[in-house]
Amino acid sequence: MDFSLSEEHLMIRDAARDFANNELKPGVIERDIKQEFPTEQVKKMGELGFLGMMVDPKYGGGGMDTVSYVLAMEELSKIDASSSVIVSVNNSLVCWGLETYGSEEQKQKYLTKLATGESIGAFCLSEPEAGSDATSQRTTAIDKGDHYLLNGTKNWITNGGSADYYLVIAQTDKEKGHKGINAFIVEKSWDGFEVGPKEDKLGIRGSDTHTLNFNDVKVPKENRIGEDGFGFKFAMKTLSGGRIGIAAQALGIAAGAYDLARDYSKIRKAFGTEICNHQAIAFKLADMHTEIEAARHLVMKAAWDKDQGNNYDMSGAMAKLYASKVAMDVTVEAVQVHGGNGYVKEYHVERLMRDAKITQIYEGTSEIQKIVISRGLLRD
Ligand code: COS
Repeated sequence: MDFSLSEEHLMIRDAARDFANNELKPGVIERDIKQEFPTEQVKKMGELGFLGMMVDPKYGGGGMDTVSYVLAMEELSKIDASSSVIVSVNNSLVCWGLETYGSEEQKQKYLTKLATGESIGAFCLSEPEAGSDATSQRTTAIDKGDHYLLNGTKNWITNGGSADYYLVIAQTDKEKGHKGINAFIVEKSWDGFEVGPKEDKLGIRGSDTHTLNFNDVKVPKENRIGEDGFGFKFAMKTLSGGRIGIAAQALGIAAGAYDLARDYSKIRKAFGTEICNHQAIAFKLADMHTEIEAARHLVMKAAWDKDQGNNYDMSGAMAKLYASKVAMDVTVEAVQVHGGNGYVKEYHVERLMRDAKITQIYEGTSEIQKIVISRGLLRD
């Protein structure tokens, strides 16, 4: 067993850390307040290769492993979880799904742009009445010969207003249940596609979350991903990897909050000494650090499983379940360590606490992760 990171891993981690501190940190509070999408920062992340990290270089990607990806996700999330979710969706839901299951034509046409950040992608599964219960898709795609006619509404779509290409899950044959679901690549410019209202969110406010409406959108047959009826499994497989990215995001949010709390405790004085010298605070730091380290091991194990070709459904679900809980617990404690200052925007920890909550909800709630884990345990 070897817990050390390679030179290349360390370089990627340091590059992401530098980028986060130099490019994401300035303006992060204002973007949160104004709900401003980090357009310039996303462009730079594309240029630096953060948007298609694991994609084969022949499609414009970085050809890196999942361990590299989670290291970068952790560093970006320490500073700006709104930016890191854009990275996560583009890498693990959109690029990975297309590279793994798309046709060569789809990869040439779409993946090459998505992997370089020239275009941004979105993943559209959730609906007003189908979030956790993902087989209950109401969006329909009716086979019309050379095209499908797409109708319906998708909710809470990350990159909803800023994406160029959308992977849309829809029901093509209700009678067949989950085997009558397909996934399609939809272009924003197509007739009948409408970006609906932007959500006013508790956290990750810099990310762009929208409702999307599809009204008789003509989707060419060649834009279906995989065999007919593969859409539900496509969504499940893609989300299994996505959950590792969100677990890494949760880990980063927790680690960022811990760093701030530790540093603050060394300068803030009470009762004649720095507050870190009080056991009440020192023990909080000890608990926070231990929980973060445990979460990091689960995240790394899930990433390693994926890189080894092992099944990662359970390890990814466990990493997300645990890391998102740690993100909530640690950010609440980080605010507590900061006292009154923790409740004020300029100290960053209140934003991290708000950002943490979504990691227990999106890409499968904590309750869904427990379904995945318990079914895995009880299988056979
Ligand atoms: N990989 C491949 N196939 C999978 C899979 C996975 N990770 N998970 C499920 N499947 C397959 C099953 O094997 C089954 O196929 P067969 O009938 O051929 O055996 C099919 O998909 C249906 O699976 P299941 O019966 O388990 O479906 P359920 O309706 O019980 O739902 C959960 C399973 C709850 C796990 C699924 O609906 C889910 O993950 N929901 C959450 C979705 C989500 O993350 N939403 C957030 C939106 S994205 S922000």
